[in-house]
Amino acid sequence: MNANEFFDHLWSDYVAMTPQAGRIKSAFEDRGERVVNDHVAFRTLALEPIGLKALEPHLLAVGYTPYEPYDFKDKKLSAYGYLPPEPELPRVFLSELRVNELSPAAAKILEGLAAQVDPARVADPSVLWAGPLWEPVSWEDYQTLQAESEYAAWVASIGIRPNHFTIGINYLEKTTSVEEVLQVVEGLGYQVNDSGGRVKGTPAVLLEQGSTLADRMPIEFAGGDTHEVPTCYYEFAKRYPTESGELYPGFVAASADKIFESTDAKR
Ligand code: OOG
Ligand code: NI
Repeated sequence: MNANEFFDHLWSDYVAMTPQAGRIKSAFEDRGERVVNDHVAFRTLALEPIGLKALEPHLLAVGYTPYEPYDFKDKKLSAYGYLPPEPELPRVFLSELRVNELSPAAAKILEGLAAQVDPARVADPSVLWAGPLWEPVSWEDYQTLQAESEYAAWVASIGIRPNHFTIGINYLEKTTSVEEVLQVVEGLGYQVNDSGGRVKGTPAVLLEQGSTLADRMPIEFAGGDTHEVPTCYYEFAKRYPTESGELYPGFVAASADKIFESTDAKR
């Protein structure tokens, strides 16, 4: 599989989970804009056999290069940024939840999910658009996880798949600031994540970002119980050049910390 085929699979899964993304992308195209992805993000659990290090080989196989690590102490997350093999392919942001820092009750629920995963399944690149690799969790366990970590509840219910795509504002010609992009998105009827402010980051940190609040969808929990939970969101990013003249290639942890909250079920 080459990187383009890989992203076609990811986009199909993402847009099915995130109907807003298809509509937002079309709206920008209808305005005459060229929509190019700045980055795509994934979430996982720091547990065998699905940790970040087990998923990373699929990115390396299609030509990605590890760039730098990020740490989120309060959210108990570790992440890595990856650079694409070609300029117009998206960067990748891959994060994992440090399950060993959670309460024994929450850790036990997550360990029970990871224990169901066949390592052979993880060795196939399609694991990155697989969704849950375990039987549905109970609604009670979902709520236990959510009380401690929104990220944990999200991974338990939604699984491993693209968490968001990101429109690269640098490629847009008419809508050139994050705030203008957010206003177009709100005009379509979608809500913006305002945690930490509508626009996260500044030109000084070389990256400005904004995002929608995740779509919500009925998901089946254990025993056929169905509940509407947050799925995935759309992000918008504008990069500024570094001293060498290249656009800043990384992520900004303080901004990412707030972008994560785009999937919070409690708002
Ligand atoms: C990732 C949040 C961070 C960024 O661009 O800083 C992020 C997530 O929600 O999984 O995407
Ligand atoms: Ni992002």
